[in-house]
Amino acid sequence: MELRNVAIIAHVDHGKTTLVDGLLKQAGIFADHQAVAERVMDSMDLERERGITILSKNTAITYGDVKINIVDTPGHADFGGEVERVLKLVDAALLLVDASEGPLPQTRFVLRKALEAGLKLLVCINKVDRPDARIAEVVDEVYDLFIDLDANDEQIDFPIVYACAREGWCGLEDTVSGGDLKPLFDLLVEKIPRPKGDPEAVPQLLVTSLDYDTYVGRLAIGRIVNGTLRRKQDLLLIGKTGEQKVRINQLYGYAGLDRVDVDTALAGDIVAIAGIDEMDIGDTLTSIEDPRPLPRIRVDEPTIGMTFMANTSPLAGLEGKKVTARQIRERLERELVHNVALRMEPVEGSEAYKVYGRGELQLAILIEQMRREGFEISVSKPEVRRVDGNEPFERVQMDFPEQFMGVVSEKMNLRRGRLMEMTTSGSRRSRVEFRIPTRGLIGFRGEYLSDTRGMGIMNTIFDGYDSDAGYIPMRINGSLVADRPGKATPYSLFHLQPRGKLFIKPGTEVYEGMIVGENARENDINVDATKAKQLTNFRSSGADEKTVISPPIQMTLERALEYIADDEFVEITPTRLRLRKKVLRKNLRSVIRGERADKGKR
Ligand SMILES: Nc1nc2c(ncn2[C@@H]2O[C@H](COP(=O)(O)OP(=O)(O)OP(=O)(O)O)[C@@H](O)[C@H]2O)c(=O)[nH]1
Ligand SMILES: [Mg+2]
Repeated sequence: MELRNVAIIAHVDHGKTTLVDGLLKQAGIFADHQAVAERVMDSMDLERERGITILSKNTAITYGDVKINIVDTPGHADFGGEVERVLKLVDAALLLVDASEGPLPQTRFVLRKALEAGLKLLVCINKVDRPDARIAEVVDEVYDLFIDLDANDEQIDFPIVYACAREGWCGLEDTVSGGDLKPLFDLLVEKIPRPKGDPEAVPQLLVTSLDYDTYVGRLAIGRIVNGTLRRKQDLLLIGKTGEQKVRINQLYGYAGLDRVDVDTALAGDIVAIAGIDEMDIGDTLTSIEDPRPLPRIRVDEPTIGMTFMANTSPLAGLEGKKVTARQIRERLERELVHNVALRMEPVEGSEAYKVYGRGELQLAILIEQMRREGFEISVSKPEVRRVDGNEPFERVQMDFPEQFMGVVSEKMNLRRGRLMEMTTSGSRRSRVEFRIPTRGLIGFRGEYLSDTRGMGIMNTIFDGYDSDAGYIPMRINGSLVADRPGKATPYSLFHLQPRGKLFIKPGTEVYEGMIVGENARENDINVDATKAKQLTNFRSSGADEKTVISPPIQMTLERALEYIADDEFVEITPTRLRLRKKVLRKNLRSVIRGERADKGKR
């Protein structure tokens, strides 16, 4: 059977997973009566809840007598490491671009990686059904992007298909308005080059991802670059530090959403191998007699890190089942095995670990997964990873109603952003691009959303290292910190309200050093959140004051991570999220900002 391998790449939300749904359905993977979930490839709980793809996954369809391996990739910039890696599996990339939004930062990132990998490019302008679609303009922008990225003539000569992935139709003309996905199937078969590689040659397989299956255990997924793999074959595994002989006991190919047992697989195909626990991402599996290692996979280095440690608050261990530093370390080590975009370093003189990733969302997802597995952890404020004293920079592209230009520019200036480009579109929206230290973006997203009343769109992309950009002011407000343990009372919270914004509601268990709210001023204040109403002999003049308490500010994990200061932690348990001071005892801790741990930054 003939073979084609393609990855679908795009900016976040441009419709990759939805398009794969359509391809699966129309390739007859599902029986007619079978109900198919939307975005069926987004199979992880977190992916379904958040509506984004986190891990790339592969599937295979047969069209006529051709098997097409399709890799669905994540579009969010934090998971760029995934994309970079899985491009090794394929010979072509289908670049999806939203017909209204046009190319955005991650479009650029993934396209650059695909061009560098020398892949054949196909372009799909998706969501042509959108009332605000501007197809011709977007096509021009795509050409500009290819030119800007120094694509060669052959790459620029890409075929274009216009699609509505959600309704499952497409066409080669931009006037298409119905039908099915046949034009795309035909294009995939026709334009994607047959995989190179010789089934008779010395076997070589490059491991690009790992998966885990409850029945068979660890799975190594990769492309057979050359040769033929067979069940019960003895091969040489060439790892980062050494090599060893291994035997393939279980070999799988892909069919629809399933992995299927196969006895042999030929050069060009994507397979999974179970039963070899030592296999790691980047390793080569090759012949024992004539070993030919492939170059190891290299991905861009992570830029943002946080300290992970055991939860040490007075309320620790009440909910979590995994609470020790050792359990946390083992869990992180396991994560590192398949998540190549992460790095981990021990923090000297403690049992804490610094974990670095591509962005805050990537780390937040890891934390979220851990809390669901029953972990309790404390984490510190995200900080950037410096290399030889230089700090990472990002390009941030923003799109917002033009009346917010003033406030956005001012914030960007404060954070050392440099304006690179600016355009105003017909719809009275401004599109601006800044280059800014990654450090300056920590905590910015939330502010930006409220500054633009939720109407701003923002995308960022890593743009290299440069010398230190200088001081950047961070959160100005101090914290309201509980000074004793107990249950928060309506009476205390009512009286604390005028001092700032509260994070807790009456009945919340607090402890000394826990942050219960944001102070309206710069310094921290220690407050008693547990005071019961004083009983007096005399009724005060007039009726009792009514204790009306406004609802507390709900902190999500990402918001909490962005929010905390250098001398604070976020405490995470399976069901709770608390903010706390690193030093809990009030008489050991300064409340004056200038004397706190973050003073050096002034
Ligand atoms: N109007 C319209 N909406 C679409 C179309 N295709 C997808 N969408 C919607 O776009 C949103 C994002 O779709 P996804 O398929 O999750 O996008 P994605 O590219 O996989 O996103 P990530 O994996 O997170 O990068 C969903 O709400 C889809 O319903 C389309 O052709 N037209
Ligand atoms: Mg997706």
